[in-house]
Amino acid sequence: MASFMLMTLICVLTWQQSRGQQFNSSEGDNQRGPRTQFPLLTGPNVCGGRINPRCCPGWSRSSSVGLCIVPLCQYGCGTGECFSPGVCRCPNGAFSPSCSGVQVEGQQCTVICFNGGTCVKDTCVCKEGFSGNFCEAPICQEQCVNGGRCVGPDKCACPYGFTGDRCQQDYRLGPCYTEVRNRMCHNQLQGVVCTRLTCCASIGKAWGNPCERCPAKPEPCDRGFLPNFRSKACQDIDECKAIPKICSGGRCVNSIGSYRCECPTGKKLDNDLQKCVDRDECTEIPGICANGRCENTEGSFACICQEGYKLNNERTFCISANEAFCYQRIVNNYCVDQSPTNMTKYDCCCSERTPAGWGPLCDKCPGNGTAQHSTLCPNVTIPTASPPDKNECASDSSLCSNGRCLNTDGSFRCECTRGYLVSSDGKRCNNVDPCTQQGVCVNGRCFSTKDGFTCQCRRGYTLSSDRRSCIGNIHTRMRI
Ligand SMILES: [Ca+2]
Ligand SMILES: [Ca+2]
Repeated sequence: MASFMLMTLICVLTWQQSRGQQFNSSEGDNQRGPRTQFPLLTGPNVCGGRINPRCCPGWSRSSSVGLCIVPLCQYGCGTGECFSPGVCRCPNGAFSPSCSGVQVEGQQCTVICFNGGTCVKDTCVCKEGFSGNFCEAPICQEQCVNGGRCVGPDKCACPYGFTGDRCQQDYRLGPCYTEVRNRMCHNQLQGVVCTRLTCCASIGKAWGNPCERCPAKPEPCDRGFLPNFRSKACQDIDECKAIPKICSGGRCVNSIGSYRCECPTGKKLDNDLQKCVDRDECTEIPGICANGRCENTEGSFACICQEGYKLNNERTFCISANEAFCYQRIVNNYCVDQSPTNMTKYDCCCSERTPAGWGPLCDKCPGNGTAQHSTLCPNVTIPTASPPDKNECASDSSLCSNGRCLNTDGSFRCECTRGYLVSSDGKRCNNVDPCTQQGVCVNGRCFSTKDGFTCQCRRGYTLSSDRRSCIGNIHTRMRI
């Protein structure tokens, strides 16, 4: 169960990725991922999920083809044949639980009752959990979904890829797409397969092969959250852990209900791919490499200056290499208060010391805000990396009440004192709900009460003496 839950909550790198190949959405099927990892029992009548596939109750494997296609008849069919689980076809063509003359309890009259039903005045009185004229139909109070079949009282046999009491949990793995355009799925997360729930609840816009659009509002939790299988509470997805390679080239920072990618200087976030990709400084940053030529490089750029020019200290544009004296004042059109050394016109006129003139011809330094000043002193700003981590614990003392706040890189987390659990928004510690504890109300439904909890047992189960779980009745423990 633990492995299954882990698998449901994360996406995995496919075998294809390790070989450097892209998962091709136009070939294969969405079972490709698991098939490469687990030798699976497939075909009809397979139950037990991906981790532990086995034949559904009432079926066994054929020795010749290895599929679950051999029905089991618990009373034996004698001279007849076992036609379907628990049903013999007798030599006279009649269907019966047995053809061998074995007296089945309750079969006292002409009507044959299946599944332990009792014949009273040629009418079957069915045991709890079965219906039909011959008690042949098991009852599933909650309907099996996703193609599941009701094979016993409140028992669904799920097709491959689904599990849960009602086959409601979809654990098929498939490609995840971050964009839908013109009714087509685009931007597949390369080399990654996810469950539909994880893909659509985190960064996906579409999932699967053939691809299907994610619902506008994910169920049962909002985007960024996944249901806890035990408590059903919505919990934050740690996208940074759940989705391999997310924010590659940068740093992924999880947050409650979301996450963010922080990219280093020289890179920017590609929103579709959710990766840090090279920033083309040459086309994106105004004024870059003025008086020269800009060459974009991976993670950076380079200015190649025209003749007579050299790079400024920040290497973001080119300045005239001519050097001369710089003057603090101009008096009667004469430059006075000469600098001790030569310098470029840029270093003289663009400094904050507000000098007055430069050079042997006493060029007047342009005033701040003029076009000439902008030309002489380009203002080129290179976007820098994301700001450093902020300590949420120190800035908000209300965080993690009933526990301890721990600052993490880019976020924080609560460590709760005994008896408390982290709330779904990750900001508080709440009283532990007894229904979320392991082993509580097994085979039943748990309801929290003021004093603890009560169990409501599933059909065919009764409350144990300590009232903490439900025990199967004898007839439900018996295999068909
Ligand atoms: Ca998150
Ligand atoms: Ca670049």
